[in-house]
Amino acid sequence: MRLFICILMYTHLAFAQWIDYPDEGTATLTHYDLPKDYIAACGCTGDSTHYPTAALSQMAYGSSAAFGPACGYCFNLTLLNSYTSTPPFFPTVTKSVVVKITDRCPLSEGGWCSGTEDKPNSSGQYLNFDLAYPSSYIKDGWFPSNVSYYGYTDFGVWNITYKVVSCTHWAGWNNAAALGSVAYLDSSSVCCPANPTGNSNDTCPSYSDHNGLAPDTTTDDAFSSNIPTLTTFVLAFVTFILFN
Ligand SMILES: *[C@@H]1O[C@H](CO)[C@@H](O)[C@H](O)[C@H]1NC(C)=O
Ligand SMILES: *[C@@H]1O[C@H](CO)[C@@H](O)[C@H](O)[C@H]1NC(C)=O
Ligand SMILES: *[C@@H]1O[C@H](CO)[C@@H](O)[C@H](O)[C@H]1NC(C)=O
Ligand SMILES: *[C@@H]1O[C@H](CO)[C@@H](O)[C@H](O)[C@H]1NC(C)=O
Ligand SMILES: CC(=O)N[C@H]1CO[C@H](CO)[C@@H](O)[C@@H]1O
Repeated sequence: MRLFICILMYTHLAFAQWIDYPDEGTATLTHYDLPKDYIAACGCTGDSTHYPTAALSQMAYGSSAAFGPACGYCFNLTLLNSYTSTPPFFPTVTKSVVVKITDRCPLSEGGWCSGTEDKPNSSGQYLNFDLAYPSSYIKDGWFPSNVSYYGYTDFGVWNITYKVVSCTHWAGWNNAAALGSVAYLDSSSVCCPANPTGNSNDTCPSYSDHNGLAPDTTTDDAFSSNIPTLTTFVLAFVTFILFN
C-alpha cells in the first residue's frame, strides 16, 4: 500500500505541470483534418464539428487523455503572419475566427504542440491551436495567401493572437445539438461545457489528474520517454526501502 502511494506521489510531482495561460496572448496556429461529426477528445457532440473547432496543445489543454480543463472554452483567434515562410506573409485583411476547444493536440518530442510550462516550442510560443480545417463552416480558401509570390497557398503555421471569449460569440451557440457532450457515452469520460467560465461547476477537471495518468508521450522516442517512468519507479522503490 505504501509503495502504491509513493508511486502516485512521484508521478504527480513529475507530471502535473499544466500551463496556466493568460486569457489573451500570442500563440501559433496550425490546422488538421477532423472528419465531420467526429467525436474528439473532449466528447463534444458530433454537431460541434459543423462550426469552428480546434485542438489545443496538451499542456495547455490540461490532460493527457479524454477531457481537460480547456474543453468547451471559446477563443477568438486572429492571424498575424505566416510563420514558416520566407519572408513572412502579412495579410492585408484581418482574419479572425471564434473556435470552441473540442480536442487535444498531443504532446510530443518536437512538433507545434510540444510547449510545456518551462519550454516553449521553437517558435517561442507556449500554446498552439490546431484548427479543424477545412470544415463545414470554414471552407477551403479561408486562410489568406499570395500564390503568385510564394507559389503555394497553404502556409501551414501562423503566428496569431488569441483571446478567451464567451461562447455566446461562437457560431454554434444557437444550435443546441452542437453544445454539450455526447449523451450515449459514459458521462465520466466526456466533458464539453457549453460556456465554461473557470468555476468548478461549469468547467471540466483534468481527466489525467483525476485518474493519476501521466502525459501520453508515446510519440517520443522510446528511450527518452521511459526516463521519467523509470525515475518514478526507482524513487518509489527507494522510498519503500527507507520507510519500511
Ligand atoms: C475577434 O478579434 C477581431 C480582431 O481583433 C475583432 O475584430 C473581433 O471583434 C473579435 N471577436 C470577438 C467575438 O471578440
Ligand atoms: C511571431 O510572433 C511573435 C510574437 O508577436 C514574434 O516575436 C515573432 O517574431 C513572430 N515570428 C515570426 C516568424 O513572425
Ligand atoms: C503578393 O506579393 C507581391 C510581391 O510582394 C505583391 O506585389 C502583391 O501585392 C501581393 N499580393 C497580395 C494579395 O498580397
Ligand atoms: C457556479 O458557481 C458560480 C460561483 O459560485 C455561480 O456564480 C454560478 O451561478 C454557478 N453556475 C451554475 C451553473 O451553477
Ligand atoms: C522546442 C520544440 O519542441 N520545438 C519544436 C517546435 O515545433 C517544430 C515544428 O514541428 C519542431 O521542429 C520543434 O522541434
